[in-house]
Amino acid sequence: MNETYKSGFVALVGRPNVGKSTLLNYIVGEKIAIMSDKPQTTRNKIQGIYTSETAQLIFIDTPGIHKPKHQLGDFMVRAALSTFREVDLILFVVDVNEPYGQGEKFILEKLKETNTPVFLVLNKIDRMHPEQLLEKIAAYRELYQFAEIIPVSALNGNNVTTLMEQIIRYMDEGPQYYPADEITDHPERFIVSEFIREKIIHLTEEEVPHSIAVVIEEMKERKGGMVYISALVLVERQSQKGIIIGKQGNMLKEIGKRARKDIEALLGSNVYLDLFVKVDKNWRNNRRQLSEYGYDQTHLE
Ligand SMILES: Nc1nc2c(ncn2[C@@H]2O[C@H](COP(=O)(O)OP(=O)(O)OP(=O)(O)O)[C@@H](O)[C@H]2O)c(=O)[nH]1
Ligand SMILES: [Mg+2]
Repeated sequence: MNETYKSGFVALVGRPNVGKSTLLNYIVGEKIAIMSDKPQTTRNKIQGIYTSETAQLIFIDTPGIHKPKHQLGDFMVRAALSTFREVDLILFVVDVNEPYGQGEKFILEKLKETNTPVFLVLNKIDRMHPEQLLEKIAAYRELYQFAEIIPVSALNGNNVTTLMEQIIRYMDEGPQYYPADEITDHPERFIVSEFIREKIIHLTEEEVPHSIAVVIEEMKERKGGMVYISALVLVERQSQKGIIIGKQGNMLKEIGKRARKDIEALLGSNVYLDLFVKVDKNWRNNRRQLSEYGYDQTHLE
């Protein structure tokens, strides 16, 4: 009964595509971060909130750390690294099926510069033989003084309860920062734009997923509870605009149909979604455009 309430901030960091967003969604029990099998899906820090009777944890999902090739990439990596100092615990997520490489090495070097405790989360164990897993754990143990090493599967939730128990063990006494029914601090507009971006990532290939940004221009409730949303999809080239619109507008229709499903589940109401596509040649390298499209640099310094 007299148990103290605990709370704290937990960062999810790691290379692209290791399953950070999948894990966050599993923990908060609802989809708030978009996921795909293509690297560099997450672009902004996304906060997910887990609340129980005894603790509240605020998870910060970060963009995968990679070698930046443009200003957007640079922003993404800085956004990820800047969380190291802001949190009580870091979850370093790796894909247990991938060999230890330069990417992990770079992140470990950065982790060595902080005093924040680090858990190693070995993800995707559903695809690995248990014996191999033991070898992996032994190899990682040599590299760094991890506070804990915890194998999980973010996809099917295997061992996530253990991970949660261990995280709470490391938290100090603290207040409940957010109401119990809140699962993210991000405005709905942002999540809606992310759902649209996710469908484009899923449905297009090659350079298209990385060349787009989605801006919500209008979002309002109409009579009868229907929500009207107008969104602008920015691309870098005319050819990409053609791909996104598709033959007789079929691609754009499919993107809209799939995004609408997720948005309706999020908002709990019927949605009318209007999508427009516009070419903006150099948005990924233009600092002003980046902040206009929601990649805000100011809090990173
Ligand atoms: N088999 C398996 N696949 C997983 C697991 N967790 C995530 N995945 C898959 O891995 C891919 C990448 O997942 P994301 O959650 O988008 O990865 P991320 O680390 O957030 O990637 P970025 O945002 O690009 O840094 C998706 O196709 C997921 O379905 C897991 O435990 N097992
Ligand atoms: Mg992600």
